[in-house]
Amino acid sequence: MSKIMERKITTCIYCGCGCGLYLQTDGNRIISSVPSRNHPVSDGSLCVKGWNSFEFENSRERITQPLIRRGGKEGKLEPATWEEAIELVANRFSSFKERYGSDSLAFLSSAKATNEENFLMMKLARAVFGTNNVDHCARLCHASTVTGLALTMGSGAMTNSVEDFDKADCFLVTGSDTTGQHPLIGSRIIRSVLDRGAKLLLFDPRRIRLSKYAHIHAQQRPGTDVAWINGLMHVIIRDGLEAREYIEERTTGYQELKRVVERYEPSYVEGITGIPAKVLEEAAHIYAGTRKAMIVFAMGITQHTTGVNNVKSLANLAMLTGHVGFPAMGVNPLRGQNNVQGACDVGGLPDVYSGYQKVENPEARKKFMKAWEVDYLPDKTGLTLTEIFQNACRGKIRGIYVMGENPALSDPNLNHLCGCLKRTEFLVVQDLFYTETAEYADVILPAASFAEKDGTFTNTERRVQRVRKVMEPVGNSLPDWKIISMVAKAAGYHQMDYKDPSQIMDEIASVTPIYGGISYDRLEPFGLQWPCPDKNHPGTPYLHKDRFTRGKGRFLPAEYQPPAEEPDAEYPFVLTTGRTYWHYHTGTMTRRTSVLAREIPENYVEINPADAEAMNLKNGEMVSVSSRRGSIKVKAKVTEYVGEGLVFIPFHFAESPANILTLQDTDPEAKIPALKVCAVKIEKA
Ligand SMILES: Nc1nc2c(c(=O)[nH]1)N[C@H]1C(S)=C(S)[C@@H](COP(=O)(O)OP(=O)(O)OC[C@H]3O[C@@H](n4cnc5c(=O)[nH]c(N)nc54)[C@H](O)[C@@H]3O)O[C@H]1N2
Ligand SMILES: Nc1nc2c(c(=O)[nH]1)N[C@H]1C(S)=C(S)[C@@H](COP(=O)(O)OP(=O)(O)OC[C@H]3O[C@@H](n4cnc5c(=O)[nH]c(N)nc54)[C@H](O)[C@@H]3O)O[C@H]1N2
Ligand code: SF4
Ligand SMILES: [Mo]
Repeated sequence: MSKIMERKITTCIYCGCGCGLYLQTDGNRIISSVPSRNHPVSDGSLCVKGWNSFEFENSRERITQPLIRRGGKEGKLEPATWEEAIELVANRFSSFKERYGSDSLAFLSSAKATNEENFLMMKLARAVFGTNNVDHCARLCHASTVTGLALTMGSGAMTNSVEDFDKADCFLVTGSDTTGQHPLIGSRIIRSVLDRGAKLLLFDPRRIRLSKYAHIHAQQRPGTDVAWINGLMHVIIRDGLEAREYIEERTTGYQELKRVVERYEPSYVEGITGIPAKVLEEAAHIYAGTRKAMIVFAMGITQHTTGVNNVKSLANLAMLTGHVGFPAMGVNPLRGQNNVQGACDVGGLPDVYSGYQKVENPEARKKFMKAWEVDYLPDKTGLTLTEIFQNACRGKIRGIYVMGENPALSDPNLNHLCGCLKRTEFLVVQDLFYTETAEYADVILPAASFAEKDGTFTNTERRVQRVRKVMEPVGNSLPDWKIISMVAKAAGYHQMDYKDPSQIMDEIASVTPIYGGISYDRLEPFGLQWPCPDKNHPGTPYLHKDRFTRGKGRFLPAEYQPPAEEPDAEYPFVLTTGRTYWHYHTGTMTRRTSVLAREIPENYVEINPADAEAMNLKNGEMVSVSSRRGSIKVKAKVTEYVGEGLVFIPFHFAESPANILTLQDTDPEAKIPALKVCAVKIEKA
């Protein structure tokens, strides 16, 4: 008899807030999702995506059977057994390894999947196939943060906890559309402003929902962030507002910082950014003069060719004023995906094992060789996601295994990228749905959703929380951790046999100092925040207490550099891309959720009324938007949310992909693409 009306608590699949919610099932179908009242993040609420997170799992479009392309690249995808599909993947990958070497292979882990699954993916790449070519969407996201904060403070993670948003007296928010993309954090900021009189300093080129609540909303020109952040520091030092003792005791490199920001007088900064000098001065005084001040940032800061410099500059600003290392005082990158923090923590990156232990460090290699019972692990940093596809184009990468990502819609410059996917000799896609990327696949492996498996996700405040199986996997789909183990075994590796995901977590804890004290029995009721080094450690609500993770905080000043592409006579508009509250990334789940799909059914381009008038363009008319890389057709949405000369397009829609237009130029250190600025022209269609 089927179980009826069961209710289990789990963690939301969408954003990095990591809300706790109950999924209620009737037989093998989820019928509702409701918030946990006592959960430290959700606190009795959810956003519209959380409330509706129960529908896509039972979509009729789920892939329910492994598929194999028969008859060469032009052949058709046909149903296959698990045995046949797994054999094929293991054999092809093993033969590439033999013929062309391990580095002809690449693996994409997934910020949608669990910690346990990401750990196994990097173990598969490294221990079984001998390559460090493993990466995931963090490269398109907070790669600049991981690099920039590791260099300045020693850890790429958020300093504070979500509950600190109820305690801070000043928020400097930049490049984060918080109410749309981290709604349960955005609402705390609004509550603090309205109920407690906290000051909100917003630096965002677009008007967003937070603008209404902001004490100051400075609308900088896109891509000019280093200039205004240096400008704030210039004013702080000029007016003697820097935290002298803190700088002396806890940091290095102050003299060099002082020398660099000297030049960034408010009037000079105004010329670059368009932010009035007076506004900059006032913001500097409020931020430096409020003790409990938090910096909050996301993609508007990271997705630039100067992403790492942007992040370093924010870290400099926080250290200059002594605003880091205390409750409600810190530098807070809002991590995007439900488990992007975790996918990084457990080593889904080309340069580190779990816990950010470098693959180039012989001691770390020795430790993992022993734990995994192998006599070889590769010693040089692997390729990043952006480099993997470039190398596939050149024929250097032959086999790519993509778990839970959809690069054919989420990567920049799609005309080029899809050419690379086409040229990839053997592509494996493991997903819930037949995605745009799956169209290029040679093998498709059907994965179970977050509601069909056990595991953990780590949210933006470093909280490791349980994910629970509430229903059986749909059709013949299987949890990612099982699929990866099967591939490992078929490739001849026998150290990947687990009864359940809790055993994988025990292995993670045994080799990962920051997760050392974590085990499933300790994750009740609402998880633990790392660092949690041992079984008795209560977890860590904020970082850099007493000393920075790296010892002394290091000022790393940066000079302003213009964006890689700026508007000109032929392409006169600046295009910035991003998200909406209602949809999630490439839409695989939200566009299969009736409420969300109904609210925003199709793509649009936001354009200022003055620009629309100059083109005699009415709201709702079709336009073609073109860049040097390609062209799409979308509806014009005439709105003051963007200023003159700026347009915005979300990247959720496969019918008119924003990423046809975007630039693939990357930050030289973090290799993150410049998804926030490129030049376009607009014509009536
Ligand atoms: N509803 C929803 N929520 C999501 C997601 C989703 O797809 N949908 N995705 C999740 C993921 S993975 C992520 S990474 C986060 C992203 O969360 P956000 O980073 O908040 O989302 P974005 O829409 O990319 O926009 C960032 C903000 O940057 C601003 N901006 C644009 N150009 C610049 C610039 O040059 N400088 C500065 N300082 N700001 C600029 C934009 O106006 C926008 O307000 O959201 C997560 N949450
Ligand atoms: N123009 C532009 N492009 C961008 C950005 C931008 O701001 N502008 N932002 C970038 C950022 S920050 C990010 S994070 C990326 C996101 O880029 P992607 O990660 O490529 O996008 P998603 O749509 O989240 O893809 C996740 C896939 O995982 C599948 N999935 C869900 N759950 C599971 C599971 O349990 N197992 C498996 N195997 N699959 C599962 C989903 O169906 C989906 O196909 O996009 C980037 N691209
Ligand atoms: S705020 Fe984020 S984690 Fe919470 S319900 Fe919404 S999408 Fe889910
Ligand atoms: Mo992201």
